Amino acid sequence: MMKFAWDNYKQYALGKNELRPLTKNGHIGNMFGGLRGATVVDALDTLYIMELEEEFQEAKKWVEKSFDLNVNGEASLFEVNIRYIGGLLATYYLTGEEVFKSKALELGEKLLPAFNTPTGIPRGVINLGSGMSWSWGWASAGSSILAEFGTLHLEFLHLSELSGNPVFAEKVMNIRKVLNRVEKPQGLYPNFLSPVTGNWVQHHVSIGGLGDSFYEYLIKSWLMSDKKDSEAKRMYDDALEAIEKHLVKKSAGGLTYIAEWRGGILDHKMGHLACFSGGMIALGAEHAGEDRKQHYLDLAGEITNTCHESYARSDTKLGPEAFRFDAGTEAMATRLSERYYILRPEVVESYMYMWRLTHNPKYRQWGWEVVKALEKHCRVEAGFSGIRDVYTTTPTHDNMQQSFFLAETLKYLYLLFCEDDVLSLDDWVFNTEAHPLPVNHTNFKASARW
Ligand code: DMJ
Repeated sequence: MMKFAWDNYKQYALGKNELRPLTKNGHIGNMFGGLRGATVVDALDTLYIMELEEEFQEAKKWVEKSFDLNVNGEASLFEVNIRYIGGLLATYYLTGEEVFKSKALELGEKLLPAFNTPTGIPRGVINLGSGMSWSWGWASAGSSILAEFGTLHLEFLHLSELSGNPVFAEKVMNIRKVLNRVEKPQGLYPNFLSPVTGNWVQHHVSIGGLGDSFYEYLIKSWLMSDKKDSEAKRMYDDALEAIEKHLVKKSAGGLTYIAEWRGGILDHKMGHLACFSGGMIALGAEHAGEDRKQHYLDLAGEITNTCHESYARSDTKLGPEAFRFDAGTEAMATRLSERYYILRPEVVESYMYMWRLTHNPKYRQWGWEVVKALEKHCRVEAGFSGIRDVYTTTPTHDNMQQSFFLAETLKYLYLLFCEDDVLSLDDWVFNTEAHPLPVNHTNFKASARW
């Protein structure tokens, strides 16, 4: 599947950001500020891990010869960090090849002006040429987004470590300081924060879109520090406790889900994005006190089961973008606009963690169901495509092979069927785009081992 996805991208869209598999051309989009080759950089480490040697060399050659960082355009700080910096760093650590390190550091420098705000909380959009930055037009009152400024920590610590320049680490440690200072309603972290005042702008809380990877990076910061960053662990433990108290619910049919919170009112909906949380909670459970460990493993299993149900209840056996628990609905989309599936990874991500941490064979069976469904409904003549409606077996394709399909979905599926020592969870943490970064064992050296 990876070879098919890559070969078609290479044939029809090499150097563009993503492949349009129906029209057989490339897509550039407006998230990466003039940067190109998002699929190349996102796919590098997956090709390497899967030992697709020839394809990896093709991707590496593109990075060496054609990856131009002197661009001028509006980029998402978050997306550039998780896909490009994450992809380059991971590939550097896996291969030890300098080109990936130097590109990551050069690009990292270009992101720094986004932090020039009164609080040091970065704005979401940056012009990679001029360094001008601003907030998303859709974010209320010029706010910055929790999942965006809260998902820089892992990569920025590595940028400091590799460059010897503390500035990257200082920027993200300052974000943490601001977050520790601000009052949290019921212990929860709302999704919108003003980079000017450092106060919350709106009380919307979600473990799905806008909030998700902030929580993920707390527990992973602790793990990546070889369990030394106890502040991150405390923040994660406290946040999870508040989430469990206020947002975790059980449906009439017995399915556990995580609702969203709008100023104290619950919205009984879970986005596909929120399905990463089964894996996160399982990963954290390993390191909870003996009394909490089984509790969190059970919670993680229940959430992963609910996400599996959202797949199992569809005609394609792929899950919708969001599913609800109200008016007699259980784990199904109720709105036409939420029925699509864009090759997202979060559900297989949780299967991978649950498999590694419990070895219950059902997670491999569920992963295999996804493989079959992708082959049946998303594979088209020239690549894989998202679909517009998971509830029909004659779905319309959206003509987009997302770069995260190669970075995450296929990587997590592969790891689900590998031995546990391939990218062992003891030695690596995955950034939110599934790019593996090494745990900071004092004796760790960049090398071709995993
Ligand atoms: C990915 O780019 C990352 O996983 C991100 O954290 C959230 N969404 C997409 C995939 O769905």
